[in-house]
Amino acid sequence: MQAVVFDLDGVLTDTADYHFKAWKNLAASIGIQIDHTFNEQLKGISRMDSLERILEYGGRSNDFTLIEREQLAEQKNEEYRLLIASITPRELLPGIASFLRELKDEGLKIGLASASKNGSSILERLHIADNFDTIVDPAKLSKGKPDPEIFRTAADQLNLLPSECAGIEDAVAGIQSINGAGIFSVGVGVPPEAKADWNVNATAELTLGELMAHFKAK
Ligand code: B16
Ligand code: MG
Repeated sequence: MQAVVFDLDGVLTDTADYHFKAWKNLAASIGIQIDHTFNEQLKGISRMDSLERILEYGGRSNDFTLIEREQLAEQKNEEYRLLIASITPRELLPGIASFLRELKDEGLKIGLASASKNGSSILERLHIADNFDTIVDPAKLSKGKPDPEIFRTAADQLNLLPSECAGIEDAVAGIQSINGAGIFSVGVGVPPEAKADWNVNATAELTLGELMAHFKAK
């Protein structure tokens, strides 16, 4: 194993609640009420795909032009950016700082495969941007998670084969993306149906020793 490719939201930091708050307010402004259970479906899904799912859920799929949908997505992003403006390194999930240090100390490469167009600025706010050898630009992808493109692109950008990488995800769509790319998948709190190669309950359980052992056993 020569690299670890990380998802961001739910793996490095927990911005799910900020996304939820911003989507909930946006949805309410057009008469759609969403709850935490529905929000689970939006994890790892791109901004525009998330909006489509909300409109479908509210029975309003055909009520907005493309320009109006782009404005709605922008409205959500404006509130989301206000919410994430005050993120600090304290919001790194447990164990992540030491896990990144272990990877660096052992000379492994580190990549980011997040659907978020705000990914780079969040890494800066968490003070971990310098650890990353590559960041996939989600704006350049033709398909979002669960399509394998994002994780396959991360391996390509690192000049590695998918079989030389591990990927870590908290969303079912993300595990499907990693598995489809032929990368060893690590699920953080994902249900067994997602079929991750190794499952942990929380990021605090991530250590290089454990990861290597599971990677070699596959
Ligand atoms: P943005 P990940 C995903 O990040 C989030 O889980 C998902 O809820 C969000 O809609 C998506 O990023 C796009 O984010 O609106 O900031 O571009 O889990 O792939 O790191
Ligand atoms: Mg995620």
